[in-house]
Amino acid sequence: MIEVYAFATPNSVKVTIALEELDLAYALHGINIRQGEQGTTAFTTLNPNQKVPVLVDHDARDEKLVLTESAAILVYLAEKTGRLLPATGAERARVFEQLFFHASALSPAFGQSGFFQRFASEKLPLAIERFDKEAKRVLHVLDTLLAHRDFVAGDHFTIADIAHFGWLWRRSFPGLTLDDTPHIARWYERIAARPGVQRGIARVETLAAPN
Ligand SMILES: N[C@@H](CCC(=O)N[C@@H](CS)C(=O)NCC(=O)O)C(=O)O
Repeated sequence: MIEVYAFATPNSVKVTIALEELDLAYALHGINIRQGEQGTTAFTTLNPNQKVPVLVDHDARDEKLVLTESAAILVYLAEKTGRLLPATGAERARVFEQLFFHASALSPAFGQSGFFQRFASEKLPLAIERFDKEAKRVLHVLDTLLAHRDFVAGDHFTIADIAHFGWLWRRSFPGLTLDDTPHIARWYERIAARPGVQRGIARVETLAAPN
């Protein structure tokens, strides 16, 4: 049995999309991060970093597995099923290249840009400008890449597409559009049309209204 602790957030939706795409059953538990539920003792025991998503796999090979970090969860689920991640070679390396680019560049840029525009108690023009510029820069990096590829890591849909899709689904949080990135727009429509992706979004949307 798999349990997921999540909220209607960009990092959470990656996990429900992967589980739906991989046809894995799971129980979904809402952690309302707007009301501070990530700071409870029970949740901190699961994730000392106090962030969603968290995956608990009671059927892991050796023992119950509690796993945090959305990219690590995507890799775990792909390896558990042998799908959405090539087993070896350059194709596998390309997927990791995009997962690391996502986790180190796109995700933090989008997250910080949204935070300084919407949630910061003080308006800090330097921070707003810095992260807005960086978010737009990485968006254009991805657009250039998708001019030559059907999917972010090559010719096939992989967990790297799921990772990028999670934050692009919530692009309104950092105030971004796809108007100037036609290759991402084409890719986004294609990914959003997948039934597994739609089911994954529908599951997290039951947890709370978007920001
Ligand atoms: N690197 C982490 C980031 C997780 C993350 O930032 N989660 C956000 C929601 S998308 C969260 O739980 N925020 C609550 C907080 O920061 O207090 C991942 O990819 O899973």
